[in-house]
Amino acid sequence: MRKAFPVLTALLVLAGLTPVVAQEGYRPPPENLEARAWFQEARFGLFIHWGVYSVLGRGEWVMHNEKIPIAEYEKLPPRFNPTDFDPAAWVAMAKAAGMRYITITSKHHDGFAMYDSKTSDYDIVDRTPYERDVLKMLAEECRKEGLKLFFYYSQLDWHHPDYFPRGRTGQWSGRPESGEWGRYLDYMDAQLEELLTGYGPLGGIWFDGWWDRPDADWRLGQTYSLIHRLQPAALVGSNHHRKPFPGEDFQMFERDFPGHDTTGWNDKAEIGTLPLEMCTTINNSWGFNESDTRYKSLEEIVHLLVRAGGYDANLLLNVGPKPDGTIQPEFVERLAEVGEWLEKNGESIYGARGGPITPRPWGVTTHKGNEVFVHVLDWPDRVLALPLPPRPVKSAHYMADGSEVPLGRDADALLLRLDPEKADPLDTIVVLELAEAIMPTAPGTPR
Ligand code: H79
Repeated sequence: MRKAFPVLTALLVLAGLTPVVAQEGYRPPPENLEARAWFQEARFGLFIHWGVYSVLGRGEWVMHNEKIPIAEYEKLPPRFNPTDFDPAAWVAMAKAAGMRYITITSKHHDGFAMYDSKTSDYDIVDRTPYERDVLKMLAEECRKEGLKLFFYYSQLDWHHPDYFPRGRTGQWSGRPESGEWGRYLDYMDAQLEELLTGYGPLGGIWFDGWWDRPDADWRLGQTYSLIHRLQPAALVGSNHHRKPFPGEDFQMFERDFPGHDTTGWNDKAEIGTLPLEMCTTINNSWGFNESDTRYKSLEEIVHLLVRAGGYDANLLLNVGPKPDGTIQPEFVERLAEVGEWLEKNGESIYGARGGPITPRPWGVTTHKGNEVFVHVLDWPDRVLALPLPPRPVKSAHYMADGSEVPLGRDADALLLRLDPEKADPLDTIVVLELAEAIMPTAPGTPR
């Protein structure tokens, strides 16, 4: 019976039935609420997965997937020498794509720090011939160019000896079956302190890997308070696939729109009240993967961005740079095309909230002030029936050329009489002019 209790608790936690203790009683200060509002308006960010794994070109999970022991994996850093890394080129690419922030891996599951950590020598400055702090270089460039920078940080660690007891992954790295969990958490907090004090004001911290040990005591209260104390405006989010824990400032969804579970791991990801972000990749890989050439088309990416907006979520779109520090042309070209599209249509994305009509198979709606943007993604019949928006509709026009869209009105529906000649294969945007604005709700208001 004494043994049964922790097992039962673990089962309940696994089932997502018990609340996870984190930073209880957290009340975000005004600068944090402002940062949340900024985040919600920004709508589009660049995710970057870059580490020594890129040398092998088989994704960021290669250590686990191919059961590479630490002694072997440690031969990668001496081979990592990104002499063509040009932070100005990366930031220019993101800006041209219409992205407003960058989220980059400071440490992935392999435990290797991509910055000059003093807590450990398992980092880019101490172990690679490149010997430079790429996060510092990127942080300076972002500040210069007005992009916010977030650091991804993996709580899961396949390299640290004190990451013990082990979780669901990393069991082939050849570590002794011992270690002190508390010491690992101290190490993690020390690294986070370095990241929050040495790189200027951050957009926030993007945690991943909690799911490796969902029943462990992660001491989240201590870690989240540390971050909020060092930088009150930095947003904390975690990819734990659950409803947000106390102390978090935004909620993220991996490879799924909020409320969906096509991946099978988002079944407990109930939507909370915080700003939302969905992340996905341009091909199917996060870290550089030479054999993955399944690049999404411009249409697929625009649809992801627009649909995410319809769900009131940002899109964080990933690239995995090559070991030489460059980003492959397939990614660069695609992002430039998205930027061109946003140049023309960004009004319906940036600062626009999801709804008022919930996402539909044919498309989504976004709104701002007294305008509703009806994004017709899959051209339906000539007449599109919508539920009535919450304010009277005065008129409607195509965003592309301003020409009028004839309306039909019913007691319970608004009919858009669409002209097939105006169809845009990427997104035909119809703007509804409302008689009054839909007042924006602050982040934190129940959806
Ligand atoms: O950083 C990128 C990926 O390396 C990382 N998150 C993105 C942003 C990632 N790790 N794992 N996954 C993505 C897939 C998740 C698999 C999981 Fe499971 C299913 C986690 C929990 C259930 C696999 C099976 C790992 C544990 C059991």
